[in-house]
Amino acid sequence: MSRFLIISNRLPVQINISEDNVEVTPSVGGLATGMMSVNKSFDSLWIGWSGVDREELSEKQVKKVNKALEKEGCVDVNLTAEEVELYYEGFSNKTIWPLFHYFTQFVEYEEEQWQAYKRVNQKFADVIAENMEGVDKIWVHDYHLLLLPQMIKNKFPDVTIGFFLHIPFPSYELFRILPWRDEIINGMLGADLLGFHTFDYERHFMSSVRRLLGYDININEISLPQRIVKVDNFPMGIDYDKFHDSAMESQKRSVRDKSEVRKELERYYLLYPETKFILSIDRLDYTKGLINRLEAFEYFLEEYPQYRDNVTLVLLAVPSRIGVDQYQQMKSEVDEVVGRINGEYSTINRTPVWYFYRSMPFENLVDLYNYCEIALVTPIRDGMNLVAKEFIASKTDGRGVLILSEMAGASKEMSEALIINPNDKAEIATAIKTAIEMPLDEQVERNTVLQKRLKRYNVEKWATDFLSSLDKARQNEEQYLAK
Ligand code: ADQ
Repeated sequence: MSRFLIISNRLPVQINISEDNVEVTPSVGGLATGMMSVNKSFDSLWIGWSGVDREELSEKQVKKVNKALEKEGCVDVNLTAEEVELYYEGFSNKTIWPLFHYFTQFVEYEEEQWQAYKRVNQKFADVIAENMEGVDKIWVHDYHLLLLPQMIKNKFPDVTIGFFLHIPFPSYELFRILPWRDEIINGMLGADLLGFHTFDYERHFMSSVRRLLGYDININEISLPQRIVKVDNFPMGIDYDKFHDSAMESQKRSVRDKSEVRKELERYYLLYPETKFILSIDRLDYTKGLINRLEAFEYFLEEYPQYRDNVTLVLLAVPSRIGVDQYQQMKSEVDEVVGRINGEYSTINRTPVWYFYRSMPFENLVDLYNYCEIALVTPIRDGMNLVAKEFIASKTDGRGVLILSEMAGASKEMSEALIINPNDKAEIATAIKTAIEMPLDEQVERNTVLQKRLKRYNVEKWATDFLSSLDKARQNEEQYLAK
């Protein structure tokens, strides 16, 4: 059996360390699930950063961490605190992330961070080199590792390399701003197949390659002097059945076994049966459009006072990248706007925004998706956005309305949602009103189409499609070289 390597910045595990115990649990994210399904046909190894600072651990604890990771098929790339600051919080999240999401005002151009980014990509390449026995295929993920494909190709020209970008690829006019643009494109071109969520991102990438490096491009192939690189779009799906089946099961549970979230929502609904719950879930990130969402909700309450007593916005924000300044500022802004809305529109019995700044266990998340009538997903820019898909998958009776930003990759596949421009408060407010008033049969009709599509193109299909295209890309390249 051939060996397959999966490479991402973070390993798909949670590590809890106490005095003399180390617990490693697999995380349940979409990527991990998708990979689990392809794992069956390979002997695979996942290489990434565990998030653990080894310098803080005793020798005994380090041994335990290594052993526990090995059991999960994982290898840790050990990052120092300085590397985390300069490569992860620095170049990855203060340069690439804002630039690729069109937030040029937040982009930092620090040579020191760039140097650290190169060093850490090389560190990943070195750990890969130590684990190459029997490996014939490698799949690298995301914007933290844009230089890695070429680093691997230089050392192992016969290994097939795939790369998938989980965030948007910006238009050439944005990308060219970056002083290190040529190195980054060349780094990515080390792959045999480059995958993006949408056709637009693929097109933007092609245009940067053509304009910066002048290579010939033929539909979705790039001709390098010695090789051919394939480029295609693979819109990432979710584990549809997991969300749908969990929602079904949760509904059937007896009162005693229900989650706290469901019990609370049902209790509230009994008191106020006219209530419509509007759900908002994301990491607290400036790209996700939390402020414009809140302002649009405020505008809705102002413009349509007849609904003030009937709507509750359930706002769930997961703490994220708290070491980066903009994220701390955003937290204060969100706190302030939520306070302003609740100050203005609360009554003794009702609070218009229920605000939770925390992560949630899967069961509670599914209950929120399943119970809330409306989801408000308004990113300013988003590679794909899985929340929109998870909400639709968790609907068990076809009821529910998704309001979705046209700036999310997901909008390309979900045209049956109410599509809005996230910068247009009035349009979002009108969409909320339309969602509240939408007849049940129309909701069912829209969601049936969406659900069918999401079930068919799930995360397993996404991963297997990418890998079969990767095999084909390699075969094409061999034929090209033989000519
Ligand atoms: P993210 O920016 O993290 O991912 P998204 O696709 O929405 O964004 O995924 C977030 C995930 O976190 C979802 O699976 C959701 O269930 C989970 N989540 C959100 N809030 C939570 C909470 N409070 N508690 C627990 N879990 C929570 C990046 C890109 C996206 C792209 C994905 C996948 O930015 O555009 O869709 O990668 O490629």
